[in-house]
Amino acid sequence: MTLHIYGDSRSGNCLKVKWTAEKLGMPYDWTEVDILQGTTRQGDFLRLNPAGQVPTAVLDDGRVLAQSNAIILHLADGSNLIPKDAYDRAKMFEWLFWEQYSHEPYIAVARFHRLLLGKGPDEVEARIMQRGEAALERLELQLQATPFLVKDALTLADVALVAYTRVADEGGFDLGNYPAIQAWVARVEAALRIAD
Ligand SMILES: N[C@@H](CCC(=O)N[C@@H](CS)C(=O)NCC(=O)O)C(=O)O
Repeated sequence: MTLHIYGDSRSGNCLKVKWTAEKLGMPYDWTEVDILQGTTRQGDFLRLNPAGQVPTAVLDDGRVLAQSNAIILHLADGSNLIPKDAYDRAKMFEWLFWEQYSHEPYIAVARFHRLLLGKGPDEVEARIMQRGEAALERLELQLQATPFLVKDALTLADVALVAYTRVADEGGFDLGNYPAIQAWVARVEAALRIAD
């Protein structure tokens, strides 16, 4: 069997998995799932992933794995996308946990409201925008100091965080205010060969 990814191509969480597989030269099949159609919350899909979300991966041995960061950690196990040094590896985890709690719920959610639900700028809760700006400020500070989030090499922290940061403007954030982030996005896109 080949790795199989269920994902919505508009979702940064899903693209993280695709980019990691491609960076590692891992063959995969992709089933497009439109999250707006509610497919993830219906019978067949819920049997695969009771959480009702994409990305969901079926590994080459048939086992199922959900949660984008868990999937990319599994795919990249033993590769140079995960630092060998214990402290550096923990710093990578620090960013992965932070992404899920303090970045994605604001940057991705603002984009979801604006791009996918078609809401106007005034219809996105002010708190979401404030927390999103705070997340971008934190990233900017780090990236003024180091070329990648963990020192000078690409890790899963960059893969996870670039996913929604690169399209933050679609959620109403102006990346022009964050020059170090812009340079890092270009660096990570080049390393992952992200075309569009
Ligand atoms: N923490 C999860 C978030 C997954 C998630 O929110 N997936 C969204 C798409 S980005 C989804 O499946 N939404 C459809 C739904 O919840 O019904 C991850 O990183 O994989």
